Amino acid sequence: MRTQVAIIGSGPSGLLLGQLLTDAGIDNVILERATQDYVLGRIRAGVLEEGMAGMLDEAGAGARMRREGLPHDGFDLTFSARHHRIDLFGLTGKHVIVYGQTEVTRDLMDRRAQTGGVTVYEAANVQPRDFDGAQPYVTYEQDGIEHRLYCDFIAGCDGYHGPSRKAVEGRGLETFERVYPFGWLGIVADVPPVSHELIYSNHPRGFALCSMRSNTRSRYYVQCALDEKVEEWPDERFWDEIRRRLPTETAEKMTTGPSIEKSIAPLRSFVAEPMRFGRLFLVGDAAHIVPPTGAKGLNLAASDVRYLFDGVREHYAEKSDAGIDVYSQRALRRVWKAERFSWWMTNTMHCFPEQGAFGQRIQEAELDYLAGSVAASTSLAENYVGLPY
Ligand code: RFL
Ligand code: PHB
Repeated sequence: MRTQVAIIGSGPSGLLLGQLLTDAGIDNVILERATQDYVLGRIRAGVLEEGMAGMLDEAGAGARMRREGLPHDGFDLTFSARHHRIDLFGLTGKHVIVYGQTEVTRDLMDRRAQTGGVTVYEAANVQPRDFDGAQPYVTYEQDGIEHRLYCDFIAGCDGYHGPSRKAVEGRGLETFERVYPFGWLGIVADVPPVSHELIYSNHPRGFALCSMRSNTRSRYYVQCALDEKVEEWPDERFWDEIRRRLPTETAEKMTTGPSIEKSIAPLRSFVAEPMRFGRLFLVGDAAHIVPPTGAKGLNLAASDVRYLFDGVREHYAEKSDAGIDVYSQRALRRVWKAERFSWWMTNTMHCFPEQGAFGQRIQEAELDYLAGSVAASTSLAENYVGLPY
């Protein structure tokens, strides 16, 4: 089999890249290890920057997001039993859209099916090969038979655990990492959200986040220890804990109910440099991870896709490799700024084991400063709505 761009992974980065390429008349095949249902079963991100929303429109997959997504003009920070609203729209003229990654993925899969894009699901042992030369290819197995997909370029959109980054380890790949000493325990429940905007809460018992998927479905998180197990968190314990981490008037308004999903995610910051090796490009979580506190992971995947798609289109349409040649540099500049922001939000909002009462007071002072400073609030807001591409 032969294609122009072989894409490994059908998460949001692979699907978005694939759709933009298809619409530009550039042939591509996606190789995905899991089944379609498995990919759609993952509950992850919920906040889209305007830049990403615009790319979904461009890919012809934005209609349902525009209809059902919830535009948010601000969010609340709570600390020391008080609230401070970050007026995203007032401070930046921009908003974000609350729309689940599951729905983004479904819309992109539907659009791919409509436009005849090829995705090979349950592809085993996927390996990018010979990307240093002029004729790269990807090998994979299906039903015990090995296949070769010849291509011009390989896009490694295969997430943090995929084979693309592993294929370049020891070949000049440099990695930067911070592992945080806690995780997020998240639940989904079919109860109305406690507030129509998100609430990020700093509390001596640990961070909490009130988010949502719709006006009838809530997404809540509490900071937990890394060695905790989901089984140790029956719903009652979760609801009691999150209410303790919110100001009393908010806790009293919270509607509780049975959870329909519950899982623990560790928090990590990670960057791999460079993001290009010959004809192999690392995209999205394959190249970088941010802790979810700044809601940046999915949005960074979209900005990588922007830069790579523009470069590949230029290669075919204008016979110029200028865009491809600067892909890694352009993507990493934006990645590092989002890494910094996510690290800062994480440090400011979470309870670290070693921070003690002094560290807690410092965080509260920082948040108090933010609440009283238009400059500091604007800095937070402009990062949250997304830096320009
Ligand atoms: P994905 O989504 O991990 O997709 C990678 C795909 O590659 C496949 N794959 C393989 N395919 C073939 N062969 C192999 N050997 C393969 N190995 C893996 C996988 O099956 C999968 O289908 O990466 P992508 O596309 O780069 O997308 C990145 C985002 O998923 C991620 O950054 C976000 O979910 C992060 N994130 C958030 N981002 C936001 O922008 N806003 C948020 O509010 C937000 N909240 C979150 C989050 C991530 C979370 N978790 C659980 C990690 C909240 C949470 C709790
Ligand atoms: C979510 O709704 O899942 C969500 C929202 C904001 C974040 C992280 C996750 O910062």
